[in-house]
Amino acid sequence: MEKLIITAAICGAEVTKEHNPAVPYTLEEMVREAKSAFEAGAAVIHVHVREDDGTPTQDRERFRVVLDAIKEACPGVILIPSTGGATGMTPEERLQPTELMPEMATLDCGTCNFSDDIFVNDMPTMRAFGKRMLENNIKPEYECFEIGHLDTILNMAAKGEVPGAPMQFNFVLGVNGCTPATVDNLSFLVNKIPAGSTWTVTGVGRGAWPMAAAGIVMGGNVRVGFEDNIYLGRGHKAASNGELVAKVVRLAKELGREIATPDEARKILGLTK
Ligand code: KMH
Ligand code: ZN
Repeated sequence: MEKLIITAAICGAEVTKEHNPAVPYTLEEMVREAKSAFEAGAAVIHVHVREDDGTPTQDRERFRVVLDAIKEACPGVILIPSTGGATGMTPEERLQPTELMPEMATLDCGTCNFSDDIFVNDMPTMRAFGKRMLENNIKPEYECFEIGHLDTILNMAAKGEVPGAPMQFNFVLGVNGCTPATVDNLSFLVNKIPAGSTWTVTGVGRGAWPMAAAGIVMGGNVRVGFEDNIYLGRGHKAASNGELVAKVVRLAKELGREIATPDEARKILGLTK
C-alpha cells in the first residue's frame, strides 16, 4: 500500500467559532491552524478563506495572502484552495483562486442538497471550472458528495471537459442531504474509479472517524479538519486541527500504514508543477 496522505480542511465556509472557538478566520489564525496540522502530519491543506469576522469569501487577494503565508509557515505543503466556497456564491466568485495558478484546486462534481441549502454545480458551471483548470494546468480534486457525482465527472473526463487521468477523487460522505458516510457507500465509489486514480475520503460529523479508519485500511487517503468535524471523540472538541490530524496519525500507526510527506504525496498524486 502507498503511504497515507492526510489532508487538513482547516476552516471551511460553514463552521464558526460558535461551534468551536479554534475555527480560524484571520490570517494569523489560518497560519496557526495550518501549521498545527502540518506539524502533526498533514501533507495537504484544503483552504477556504474568511473575512476577519468569519464571513466566507472567495476573494482572490485574500486567497493570495493566506496561501502565501501558509506556504511560508509549512514548507513544501500541498495547497488545495476551494472553488466550492459557500452555497449561494456565483461561479465567477468561486473561480477566483484559480487565477493564482495553484497546483491543485477542488472541483465539485454536481448539484446537491447541503443541509438546508442547495449547493449548485450544474453542467455549465462544471464545464467552466473544468476549462479553467485545463487552461491553468491545475489538477482538480474531484469532490463527490453524492454517488451520481462520480458518473457525472467520469463522463466529463471522457469528453475532455475536465482534466483526465490520473484523477484524484475526494468522497465527501455524510453531508446532511447527501450520500451517508458508510463503508458500503465508500466501497461502491472506490470500486468505480479508473485504475491509476487516487482517492481520499472525508467523513462529515460523526462519520469522520469511521471513514478515516476505512480510508486507512482500504488504501485510500484521509481528510479531517474543522470544515468537516470539530470533535476528537464524543463531546470532546478538538483544540486545533493538529489534534484531528494527530488522531489520524495514531490510527494509521496502529493499523500499520505510514504517513506520506508532502514530496511523497506529490509523487503519489502525480503532481507535475
Ligand atoms: N462549502 C461547501 C458548500 C469545496 O471546497 O470545493 C462546498 C465545499 C466544497 O466546501
Ligand atoms: Zn471545502
